[in-house]
Amino acid sequence: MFGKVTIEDHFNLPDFAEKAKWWAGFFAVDADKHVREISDVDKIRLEYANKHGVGYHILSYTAPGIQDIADPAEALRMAQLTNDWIYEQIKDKPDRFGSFAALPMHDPAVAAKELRRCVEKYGFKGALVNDIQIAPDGKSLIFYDQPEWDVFWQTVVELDVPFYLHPKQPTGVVHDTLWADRKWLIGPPLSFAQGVSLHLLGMVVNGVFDRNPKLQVIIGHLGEHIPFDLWRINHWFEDIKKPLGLSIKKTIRDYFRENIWITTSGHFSTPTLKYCIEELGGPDRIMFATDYPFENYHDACTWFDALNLDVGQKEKIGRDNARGLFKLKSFKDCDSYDAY
Ligand code: GRE
Ligand code: ZN
Repeated sequence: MFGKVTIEDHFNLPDFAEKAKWWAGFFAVDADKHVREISDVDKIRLEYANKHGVGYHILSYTAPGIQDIADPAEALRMAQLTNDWIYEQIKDKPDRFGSFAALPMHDPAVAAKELRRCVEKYGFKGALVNDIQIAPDGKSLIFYDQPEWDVFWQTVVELDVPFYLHPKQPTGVVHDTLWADRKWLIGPPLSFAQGVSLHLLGMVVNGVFDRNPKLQVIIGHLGEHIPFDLWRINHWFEDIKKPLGLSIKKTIRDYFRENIWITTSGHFSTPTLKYCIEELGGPDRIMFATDYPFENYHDACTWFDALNLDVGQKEKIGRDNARGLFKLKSFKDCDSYDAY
């Protein structure tokens, strides 16, 4: 399919190649190739895109990114530097690239202000944040599911942009207690999904979506395990937790219908995608994404292009859901219908 939109597509600043290499050491078999790919938002990426029918990318600063910076002032400085840098890289290619803002998540008002700057000044498409923020003590962790974060969520809603909750590696007390002795489960095998699903479901049970009913949150990797558990979560919320005092207004299925989107990033399984379409009641809140360069365009795109799905469903997932959610203007092959 031509003109696919991919919305989990990471970059790193070339000045931080050493850090990218350190991170790649945990996750990439060929660290040098990974560093070359993640540091490029031009030739290498566009060559893959042209070869595999990707028309538009929404870029994001790589994990762990700003969420791993304990000092609030340094986190803000780095977020601003990153956002300024990526804007310069893509500003002349609006028909190929957009970007999410990287945000310092120590203080809700500071995060809101940087998001506003990026959306209003640079036309960024929303924010992508790498799960919980490491706190100034270097050990504690900041979740955004507490009432003091409402000022941030109100700004996200007011700016009318989505918020992508992306994983990062476990740090601080979570790392030391859960993962230190199980290091091969860190990352895609388990810890990423566990971190994001805890955080997102924390937002649900702590009423973030009740207080901000227009808020739109995206999670990758076909829903970070939650769709598989939807029946059970629903059963326990409705039949046990609500009688015991859980006070959220809607069902988990309602939040998945009204507030939550999932993407195919890094999860190229046909049975799982079909299951998600069925469990979520259709393809309307599912979007294509690659997770490049942790995964590659070839695997993501050849899988998606060959999918045996109804054409309308494929167009929604591959392009049109993102086009609507991000209000995308014209991009490469955006109206191509000779795609199959
Ligand atoms: C990511 O998407 O950020 C990521 C990593 C490490 C391994 C896999 C992965 O940062 O998808
Ligand atoms: Zn990713």
